[in-house]
Amino acid sequence: MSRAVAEANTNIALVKYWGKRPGAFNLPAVGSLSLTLEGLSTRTEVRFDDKLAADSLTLNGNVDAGPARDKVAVFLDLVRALAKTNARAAVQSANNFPTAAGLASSASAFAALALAATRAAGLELDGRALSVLARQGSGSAARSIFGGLVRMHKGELTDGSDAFAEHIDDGRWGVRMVIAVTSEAQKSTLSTDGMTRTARTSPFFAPWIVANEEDLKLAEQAIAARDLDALGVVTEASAMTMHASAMAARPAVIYLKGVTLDGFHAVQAMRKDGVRAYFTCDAGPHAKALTDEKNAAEVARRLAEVPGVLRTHICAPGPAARIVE
Ligand code: 2P0
Repeated sequence: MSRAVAEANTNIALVKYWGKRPGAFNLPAVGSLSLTLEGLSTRTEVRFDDKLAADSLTLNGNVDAGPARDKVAVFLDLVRALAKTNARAAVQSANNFPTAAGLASSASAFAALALAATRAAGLELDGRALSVLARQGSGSAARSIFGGLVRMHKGELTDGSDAFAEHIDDGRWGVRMVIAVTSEAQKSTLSTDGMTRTARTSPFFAPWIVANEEDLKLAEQAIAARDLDALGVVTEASAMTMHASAMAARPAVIYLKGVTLDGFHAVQAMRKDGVRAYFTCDAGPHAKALTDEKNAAEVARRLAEVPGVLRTHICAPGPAARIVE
C-alpha cells in the first residue's frame, strides 16, 4: 500500500486553449498561456492498495460512482502503465471553492491527481512529464502543474510528448485576476463538447487558430517586458476571438450571459476612468478581469456593482502543484 497527498491551484488562460488535434491523448489544436491562481485549489489523496477490487472516488466528501469516477479510473490506468502496477486506488479529492461556482475545477483536479497518483505509485516525474500526463485528464490541467504565468505548447507529435506546459514567469510584478461570479449553476455545454462542435462546424475556427499563434507571441513579449497593458490587450482579444469562433458554431456554443457582457462594458468604462483592467471569460458565464495589485480592489468593487454579479475574488499568482503529505 502506498499513499500521497497533493494540492494544485486552478488557472485562467490569458491566451485561450480551444480545439483539439485529431487522435488520442487529448492533443490541443493551439498553444495557450495562463495564470495560476492563489487561493483556489484542489487537494487530492491517492492510496494504491492491492486489496482493492476497483478504483473509487470521493469528491468533496461524497462517494462518486458515475462518469467522474470512470474518468479518474481511465486516468489512473495511465499511471499504472507508467509504474507497471495493477493496484487499484482510493482517491479522495476536495476543492476549497464550490465546484458549482463555475471556476474551472478540472484544471486543479487533474493536476493534483497527476502529482498524487504518480508519487503514490512510486514515480518521480519532472514538471514537463507531469504536465504531459495531466493534459490527458484535461487540457487546462497541464498548466496547473506550474505556478505563476505558464505556457502550454500545442506540440506536433501524435504521441503528445511535446504537448507540455512550462513556467515562464512568477507574475510577481503585481499581476492580479479579479473573478466576478455570476451564477452557481453548472455550465450548460461542457468545454470538451463545445470545442469539438466549434472545430467541426464553425467557419471562424480556422481564423481562430491563426489568431492564436500571433496572440501567443504578443503575450510572451508583453510578459518579458512586464507590460501589463500589452498583456491585457491580448488577453481580451484572445477571449473574444475564442468566443466568436464558438458562437459561430452550428448550433451556436454560447457561454456569455447578459451579465457577462455587462461586466465587459464595466471593464471598458473603468479603463476610460483610468482604472487598469482587461476582461476575459471562459466556458462559463463569469466575467474576469486582468489587472494589477494597485487597481485590483477598485476593479472588484466596480464589478460587484454590476447587477447579477454574486461576488468577486481577487487572485494573486498562485504556486505550482505540490506534495503536502
Ligand atoms: C482555457 N478552457 O484555455 C480554455 C478557455 C475553457 C475556455 O481549457 O477537453 O476542461 O478537458 O481538455 O481543459 C477548458 O477546457 O478541456 C479550457 P479538455 P478543458 O482555459
